[in-house]
Amino acid sequence: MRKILATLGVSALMGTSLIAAGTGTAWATLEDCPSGWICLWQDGPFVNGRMLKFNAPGTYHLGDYGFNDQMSSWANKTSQSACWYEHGDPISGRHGMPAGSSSAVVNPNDEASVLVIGNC
Ligand SMILES: [Ca+2]
Repeated sequence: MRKILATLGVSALMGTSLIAAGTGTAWATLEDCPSGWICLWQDGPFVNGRMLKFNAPGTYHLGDYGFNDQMSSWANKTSQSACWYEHGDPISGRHGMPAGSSSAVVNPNDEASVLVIGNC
């Protein structure tokens, strides 16, 4: 629990938030991703597990959020282009996330290591 709280604290400063789901709590769904945010789900399509959300341009190493190699679906509800990368470089294994689009089941699954919002 301490780690989760610390992550939330850091995330708030970075314009990022985390919904931690578990037994007895509501699962995050596509509707839980607000307009103006990019959301990443641990499972797919847009359900179950954890959901990370980001809205500020930048490079995010998902391991910093305990989310390395976890992403199974995503939605880009912003007007910004974005990309996710399979590796930590972020150079190789690039996958586009066009503004206003989403992916219910990513391929490859559980490989995302970096999210870049803005130039990528
Ligand atoms: Ca990876």
